[in-house]
Amino acid sequence: MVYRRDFLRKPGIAIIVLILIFQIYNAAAQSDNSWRASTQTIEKLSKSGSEFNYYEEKVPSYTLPDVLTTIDGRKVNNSSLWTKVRRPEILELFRENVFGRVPETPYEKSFKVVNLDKKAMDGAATLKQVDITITATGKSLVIHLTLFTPNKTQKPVPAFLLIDNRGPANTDPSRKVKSEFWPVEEAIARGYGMAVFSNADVDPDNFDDFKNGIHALLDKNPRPDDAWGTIGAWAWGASRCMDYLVTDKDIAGDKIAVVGHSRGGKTALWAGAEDTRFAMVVSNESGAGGAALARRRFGETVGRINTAFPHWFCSNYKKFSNNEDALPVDMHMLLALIAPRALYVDCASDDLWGDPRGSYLSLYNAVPVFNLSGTNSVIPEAMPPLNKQVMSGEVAYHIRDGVHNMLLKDWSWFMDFADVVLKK
Ligand code: GTR
Repeated sequence: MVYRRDFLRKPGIAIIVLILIFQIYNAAAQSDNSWRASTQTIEKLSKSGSEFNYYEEKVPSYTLPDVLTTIDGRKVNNSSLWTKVRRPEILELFRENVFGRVPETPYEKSFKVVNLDKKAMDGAATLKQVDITITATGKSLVIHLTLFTPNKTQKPVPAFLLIDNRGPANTDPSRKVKSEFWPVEEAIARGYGMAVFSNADVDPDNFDDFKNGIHALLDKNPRPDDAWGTIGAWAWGASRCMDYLVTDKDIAGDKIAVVGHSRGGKTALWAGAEDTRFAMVVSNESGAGGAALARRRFGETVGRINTAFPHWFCSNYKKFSNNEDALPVDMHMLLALIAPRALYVDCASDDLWGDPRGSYLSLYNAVPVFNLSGTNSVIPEAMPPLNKQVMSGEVAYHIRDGVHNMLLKDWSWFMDFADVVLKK
């Protein structure tokens, strides 16, 4: 002991010891290359929206509802109990409390190919533009579906259906204007069909007390507190596009992925939950009300989304504004509703508003449900490094560098996953 104290008292040796400790600490930090938000981004966002939390250490402690225990207390340890009891229970909880219910008003539906070009994209693809007309209560509404299928590949092909929330400039059927948001040329080259519709065709994205869009045709008044909101309507629109796609001989109807960005990502998840014909769901930076766990209250919160977008969810969801722990579900249960089909969740490193860690943890907590049906998905609790895709069984995740957007880089990873899960 005496010897050690004397030893450390010598200033030169003490400095060397300190440097060594620092180097060991640094090496340990570097070997753990799991993604962490940059301090600069946290500080910048905290300054611009000080009422929202971007600090991991300020996330409140929370307990997630158990995705694998039924309401009457049974442990779900096989896929039959999941499919027959627990999945329908969770679906109902989301209808009742979050996205709302589709009204039962009867409607008629018809498809009309209004444009066919077998030599689109310099002969690489066939273009079809299809009007999906919905008629009810003396009114009608048209969803304009655009579909490209590759000419060189053997048909029928797997396909992606994008719920476009960014406007037609991203989805130009003439391909004069190209956008990474919907990279048709790259998808066609990889043997995928690419379909898209605009969410605004189904319901314009503004709060008008549900007078326009599909609400004007199908809603019963007065609207109950669990009536569908705009996201529910968009998801329903994705299913009407699916109704057409399963009739198209160029498309493999059992290999269709629904894709959405941000509000479109929330919609893709709900579409996949409600409509099990979608073989794969891609949630791109869906954030609050999408993949991100509500109870973490990191970035956008339930309260904020209900105030800024009062039309997105059902009225009941407002009960959980600043009251997240009372929610009978959390978003890992929404992701679990996609099981045993394929699910891709991705985030962007600067998009802390959408809580990348909360989205990853949501997926991590949904994985046991994917494993009930025998496919073996294993993902670590720690997040992957930046720009490193994690793909296991029926689930995949990546966090891309940069801002809130959906880019070719993201799509390339979606297609790498689809190459495995849709082309088998
Ligand atoms: C934001 C909203 C997010 C997300 C995003 C988007 O304003 O707070 O929940 O949906 O819009 O759709 O781009």
